Parts: sequence; structure tokens; C-alpha cells
Amino acid sequence: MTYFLIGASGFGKSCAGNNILGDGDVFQAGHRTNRVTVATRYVDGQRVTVVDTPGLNQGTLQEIKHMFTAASRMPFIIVQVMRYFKGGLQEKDRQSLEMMKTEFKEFIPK
Ligand SMILES: Nc1nc2c(ncn2[C@@H]2O[C@H](COP(=O)(O)OP(=O)(O)OP(=O)(O)O)[C@@H](O)[C@H]2O)c(=O)[nH]1
Ligand SMILES: [Mg+2]
Repeated sequence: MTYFLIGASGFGKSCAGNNILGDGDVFQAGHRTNRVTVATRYVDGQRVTVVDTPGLNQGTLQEIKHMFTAASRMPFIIVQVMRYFKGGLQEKDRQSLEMMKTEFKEFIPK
């Protein structure tokens, strides 16, 4: 299975990727990710691929869309990483969720 990790910079995408792969040293958490990085590990005998991405901006968005297109023969999972504060989701996260729904519409099954 392939996971695409998407979200604002510094919200924990690389950290989440390491957790999914069960290996704390795959992606550099705590350092800004500058380019799309792909890693594969076997987790409980299953091949798992994680695509870690930089913080969402127009350039990243286009690159992600290209990768979705390349991967679209197989099902994949899009993980939006958000930071949950006491008061709930931030307005920024709501906006980016809406933007993703629009931008990635063609890749999301009805
Ligand atoms: N409190 C808390 N901190 C977290 C969590 N996940 C990650 N962090 C911390 O948040 C910081 C940024 O984490 P990263 O995984 O590097 O964030 P990122 O989304 O990959 O950042 P960019 O690569 O800049 O887009 C690190 O110092 C992590 O230790 C979490 O679930 N809770
Ligand atoms: Mg990162």
C-alpha cells in the first residue's frame, strides 16, 4: 500500500511517515523537507511505501498531482496531516482541506 503524506510545513508529516514505516530514521523529522521523498519498508510482512512531501504550496501541489497520476493504476491512501489544538482545527487546516478536495477531486473515488 502507498501512503501520500500531505499538509502544512512543520505539522508532523515526516514524523508520521516514520511511524507508519515503524522506523524512526527514514525521514528527517524536525528538519524542513525540501523535496518529495519516497521510502519502502516491510511492515508485518506487507510492503508499505510512504511518500513524504514538503509543506503544501503551488509547486508541491503540482508535483503531488504528477505522482498521483503515476500511481493511479493502484489504490493509494492520502493522509492529510493536521495539528489539533485545544480549540479544534485551525482555520488554515479547514482551508487546506477544502483546497485539497478541489485540487485532488479527479483522484478521489466518488
Ligand atoms: N506535539 C507533537 N509534536 C509533533 C508530532 N508530530 C511531530 N511533531 C514535532 O513537530 C516537529 C515537525 O515534525 P516534522 O515531522 O518534521 O514535520 P513536517 O510536516 O515533516 O515538516 P516539513 O518537512 O517542514 O513540512 C518535530 O519537532 C516533531 O517532533 C505530534 O504528533 N505531536
Ligand atoms: Mg518533513
